[in-house]
Amino acid sequence: MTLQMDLPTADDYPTRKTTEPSLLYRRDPVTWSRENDGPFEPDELSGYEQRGYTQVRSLVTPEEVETYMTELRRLGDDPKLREDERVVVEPASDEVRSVFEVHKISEVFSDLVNDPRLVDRARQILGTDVYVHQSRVNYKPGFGGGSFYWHSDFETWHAEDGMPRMRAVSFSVALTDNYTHNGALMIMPGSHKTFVSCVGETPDDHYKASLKSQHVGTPDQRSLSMLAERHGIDVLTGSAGDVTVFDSNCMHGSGGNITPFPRSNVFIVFNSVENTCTKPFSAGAARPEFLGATDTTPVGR
Ligand SMILES: O=C(O)CCC(=O)C(=O)O
Ligand SMILES: [Fe+2]
Repeated sequence: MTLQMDLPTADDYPTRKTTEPSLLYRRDPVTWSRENDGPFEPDELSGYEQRGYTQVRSLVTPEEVETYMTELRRLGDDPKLREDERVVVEPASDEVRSVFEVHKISEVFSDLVNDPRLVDRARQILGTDVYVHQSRVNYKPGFGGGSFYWHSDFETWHAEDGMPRMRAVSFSVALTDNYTHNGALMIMPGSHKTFVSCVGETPDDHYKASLKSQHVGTPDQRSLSMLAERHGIDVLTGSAGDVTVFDSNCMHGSGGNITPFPRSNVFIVFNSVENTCTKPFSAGAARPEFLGATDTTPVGR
């Protein structure tokens, strides 16, 4: 018998490959670090392990929030940036929905992605140095900020960016108060331990449509109902300056914002330097750098 050495790496998280959805077991740890050397306390880490998320209150000071809000307005109002692919507008209102790669566009956000308050926590969860896979601001303006349908970020990063394992973590820094009524993030706690394999083939340049409203790579209603019945749904409210830290495979989403109160959050995705992206697992070509970084230089060093 001969050993074949050039077999493609097996895909533990197949998605967008068949016509039937399925629920698969997670095959990766949730927390990777063996030492308990902070900044998270052991009970925060075990909460994260169980629910797939944890919240840190007032991690960012009111003065910093003001600085980030000023920067957010500046980016949103910059007419030159409007032409940039990294700026996504709401289809209904033409208002800015998201700005991607904010850590490359803005010095203020570059400092934030290198901030030890975030990086040390990401390192503790992932057990290695980390780099930024993606950063974005989601503005969710009052009177019309659009929804984000249920999804697992990892499903997209795996299928379209070639992220091999569930070894990434997102930090959502609230720059406004997040209420139950202005489109706060919702997470099915515990859902990060199940991978929902989705149906449908990824079209070429799928990101151009999916950033406004996603259809391919969204879980089917039966799987979502099973997860919601098993886990329930948490609404992650909080004040400006609070930070929500959540696993790459949490089932999450958020409703639209018809209140007058904007809900603006900065999202930073840290990936382990041992989990750098390969070829996309279910797409023809990798997405552009601003959505899935190939620059894997560790941050905060
Ligand atoms: O801003 C939100 O409420 C959710 C955004 C989100 O899940 C995403 O951009 O992947
Ligand atoms: Fe997401």
